[in-house]
Amino acid sequence: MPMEPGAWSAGVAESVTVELRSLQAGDVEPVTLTETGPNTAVFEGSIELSNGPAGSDGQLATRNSGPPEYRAETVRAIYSYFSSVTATATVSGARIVFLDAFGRETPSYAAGETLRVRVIDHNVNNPQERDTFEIELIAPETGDAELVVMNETGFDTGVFEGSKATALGTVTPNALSVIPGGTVEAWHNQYNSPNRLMKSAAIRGNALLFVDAAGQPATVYLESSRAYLRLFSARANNNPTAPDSVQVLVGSELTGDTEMVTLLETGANTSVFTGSIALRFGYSPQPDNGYLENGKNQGPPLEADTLHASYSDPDGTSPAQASQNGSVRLQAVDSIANRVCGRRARIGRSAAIRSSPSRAASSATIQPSTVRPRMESSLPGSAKTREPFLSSRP
Ligand SMILES: [Ca+2]
Ligand SMILES: [Ca+2]
Ligand SMILES: [Ca+2]
Ligand SMILES: [Ca+2]
Repeated sequence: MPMEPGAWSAGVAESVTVELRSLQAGDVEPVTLTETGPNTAVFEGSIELSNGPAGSDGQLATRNSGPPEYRAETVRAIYSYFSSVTATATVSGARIVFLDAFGRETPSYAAGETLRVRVIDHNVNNPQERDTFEIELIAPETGDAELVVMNETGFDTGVFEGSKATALGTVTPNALSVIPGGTVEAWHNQYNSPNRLMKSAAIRGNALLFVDAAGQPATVYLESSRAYLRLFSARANNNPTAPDSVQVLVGSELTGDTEMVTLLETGANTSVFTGSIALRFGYSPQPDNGYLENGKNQGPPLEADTLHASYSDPDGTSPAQASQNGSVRLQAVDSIANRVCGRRARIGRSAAIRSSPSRAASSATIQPSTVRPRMESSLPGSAKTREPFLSSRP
């Protein structure tokens, strides 16, 4: 039961009622919001949307405006207390998401990478069946188009996934031909509208990532551990019958050290290249000695080092997107991923580090397997991609 004003207590989770209105379907439903904790003053609740008729049935009916425009439905929430506050939201028939090789939402792909598409569409979900439908993928710059079968991830999820290989420039059966600098578009037929839903992603020449020892995206390395790199480049895969190799430039922001790291293709024809370099903390920088010397500004404030890596296609035929770079902030993290720079910290209850100049190298005793890095990516796919570091050096 919603509490009367004046009866609210700081020690109990209360509830409030909000009125929801769908402007085109004309439905009105109350929704009870429950406080997220005893004293948070934040209230949350939800209601199911339906395609059915308006009426007091616990579901909020929504519909688009119909022909000729099929404008989206708008839902308004009204909360009245001392005065009224409102919020509005637009109802979409479905949602399209592009995923990268690690299952993360991504705005772009390297040419030759596999496109992974997720469509969330509850209108075409029969709860008793694993439903399927097709979407169309189009590369406007090459004119290529491919159909992709989307399979529901369960019987009653309304979430559908499918994938399609891309090919760099060439027309290949069962792959979408793309070019760096171009785009891909995913087109989905909507249940309640003849207008197709579209989402696009950018196509780059290649993609470079800092990863951990297990090959998963990483943004934090322990001092004096190893930094691992993963490059996807279809252009660098010159020989489809044998592994190729590429060189990637890696550098430390604080010491200015730079190293060329060789990445080897993971198979004869994968276009995925991996390699690593040892990090040495607290040493004077010696370029091209096989170790990336890095450091720390004692501050205050204490500043951890940042690693940079960059790769360019040798033939230069890729556009600006071909030169990717990323950075990794070095910082000590404990077993619950708390930042512990500049103070003593327990790692997995069995080891500890002190980040001071006199004992800096002792942090090498902390094994990466005992900590969970915290992600602070500025790598391809995130909004914080930096300029290539060579251009920023004097
Ligand atoms: Ca209703
Ligand atoms: Ca289903
Ligand atoms: Ca190869
Ligand atoms: Ca070095």
